[in-house]
Amino acid sequence: MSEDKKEKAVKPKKVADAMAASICPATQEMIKRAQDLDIETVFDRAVTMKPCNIGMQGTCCKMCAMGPCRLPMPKAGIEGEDTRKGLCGATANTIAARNFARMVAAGVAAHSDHGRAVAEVFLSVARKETDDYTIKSPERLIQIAPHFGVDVTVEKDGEEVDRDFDEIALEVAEKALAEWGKPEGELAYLKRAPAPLYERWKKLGELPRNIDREIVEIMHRTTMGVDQDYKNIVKQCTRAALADGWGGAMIATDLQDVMFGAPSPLQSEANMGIMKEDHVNIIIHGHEPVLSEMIVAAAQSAEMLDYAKKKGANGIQLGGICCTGNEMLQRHGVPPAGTFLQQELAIVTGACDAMVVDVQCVFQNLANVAKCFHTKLITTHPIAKMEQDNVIHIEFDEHHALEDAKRIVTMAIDNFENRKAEVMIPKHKSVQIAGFGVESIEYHLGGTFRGSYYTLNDNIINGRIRGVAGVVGCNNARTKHNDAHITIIKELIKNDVLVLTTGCSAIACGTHGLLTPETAQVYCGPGLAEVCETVGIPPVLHLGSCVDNSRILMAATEVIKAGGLGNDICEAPLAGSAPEWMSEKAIAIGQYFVASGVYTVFGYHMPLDGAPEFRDYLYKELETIYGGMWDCEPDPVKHAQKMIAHIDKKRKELGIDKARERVLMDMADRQALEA
Ligand code: BF8
Repeated sequence: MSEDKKEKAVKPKKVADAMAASICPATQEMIKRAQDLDIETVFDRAVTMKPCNIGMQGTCCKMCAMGPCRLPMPKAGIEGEDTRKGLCGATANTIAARNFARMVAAGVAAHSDHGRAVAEVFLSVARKETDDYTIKSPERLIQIAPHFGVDVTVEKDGEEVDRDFDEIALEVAEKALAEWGKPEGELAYLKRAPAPLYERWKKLGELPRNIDREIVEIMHRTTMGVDQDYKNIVKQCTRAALADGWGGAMIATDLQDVMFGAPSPLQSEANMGIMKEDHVNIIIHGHEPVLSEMIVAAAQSAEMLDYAKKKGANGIQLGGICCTGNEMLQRHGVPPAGTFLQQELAIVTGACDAMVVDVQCVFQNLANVAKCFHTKLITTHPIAKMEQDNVIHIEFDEHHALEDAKRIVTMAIDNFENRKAEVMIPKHKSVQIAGFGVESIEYHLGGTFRGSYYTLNDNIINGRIRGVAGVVGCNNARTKHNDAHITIIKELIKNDVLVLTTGCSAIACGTHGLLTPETAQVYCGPGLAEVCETVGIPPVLHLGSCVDNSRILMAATEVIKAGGLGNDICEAPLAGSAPEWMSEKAIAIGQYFVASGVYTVFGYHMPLDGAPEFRDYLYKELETIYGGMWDCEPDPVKHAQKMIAHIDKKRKELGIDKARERVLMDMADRQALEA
């Protein structure tokens, strides 16, 4: 072997720089530990594998076997006519729009199939086929029934009386489930939107008919040789996305609230430091609370706790990853151990006795990492298995759910004594207040007597609160973990923008200490700080998992209903953001936010640059159709500033910009005035 070749052979493996990969100290510690143990994680793969340049531009078409046809934008750009085309003649716009639409379809499918699973469990409850699940919030059921056209009262002897509750439950369950496949009509929940918004969708011919049909139609339209007009493709994107936000995801949120209870504010903690060396640690990862609810019940049972003690542990510590983490947090105060990018690292602690996963956002590499430790990796969902032979599949069935959950918890307890590697749990964790919902915002900002969003609106009108932003979504290993979430949110609250957060963004906020009322005094502008201090809320409100983005839509609707901030969502000083998005689900969410009138900025990049005309259609022209539009800004501070500029534009259009100028007078001046 030549000297050159020898040198090449011993070249050290390229790995991630932990400090550059994340702003979270626990994450940094665990990345380094994984590297010391020669265990590869997503952070390392992100530095060794470059993303495909043409895919990044959105202009690779693999819809037929004449391709993949690749239409990259030439480095020097295009002067004059754009003559790029695939073998069939598809333009860059058509190809990028098809790819975008298929992301919407996949995202809608994921959220809505989750919603369908919840609706099916609810039907079993309504039919009294299961004892493990019950109706914990009858009030919520009564609240949503009329939206499905289900009567909650009946006439008896000339008098209006309450209808039999079991009958209501059964009819709601059947009607909800029918939303996925009813042969005619439109989705029941669309009329919950402000009337002008509903009318706009109707005029545009974009009211979703049933959830499954809109997904199927995207797949049909985007297959070879069908819809070749990018504007027409976007219309179907809207119809499908609305079937998610105002359909499948909203039904998921509501029926989860009905069965598991509507969240209300509670205290908890966040980050990997919640794991305990002397406890059995069970990490639940995925999305459907149908599973996690039962694991919580099993892990809290005296039977399981006694068994854990018998096996030498001081208790059972549950922790969440991704949206299951949010679901368990919102309703039970179970602390999240981390976001999407921390899933492998929870195992790297050496203290994870079982990781239980269901659907979505689950790395296949978990199996490889688990192999290096004693961790039992358990898949539970029939549609989500793994090929590696160390993965255990315990299929979860709602008809004997608690039994399945106990089996899983028992397996974790039995595994406690098998810990091999030295345990190294990072110390870092933060206190957080989570568990907000549409009603709790109303309660905290409006009080029990007012019972409306009037006080929030009042504070927006008088300028103490500049506007409201929804900051949501994933982590992405191509960007610094949590950096954009935290930078953007700090910039927003510094400028008096109240933030509503969900998904991994919410976990990031909890991890970095932004979900406490005390945060207001440290990071907020004077107006927002004053409101938070008066009512005792954090300036960043945790509204739940990604399907709970429907709560943000309903909060925006409540703002419009309370009056004074326009007649439609697009008129109010609101903005949306997904700073570190990676999932197709984020694109579906973005599209329903935009189509509901919200200016929505994504971080990192959007796969649109190979088709500038299509990109401009999304970023500029959609505003003339929906009042909301897409945008992309990777720089976090500029990203927040764009949202603030939009909020200010809306304030000006509403004629409330002057009030804001008065409040912004200057902090020192204000203090002098008060003195
Ligand atoms: O649905 S935010 S990484 S966990 S996709 Fe996944 Fe993104 Fe996290 Fe929840 Ni949402």
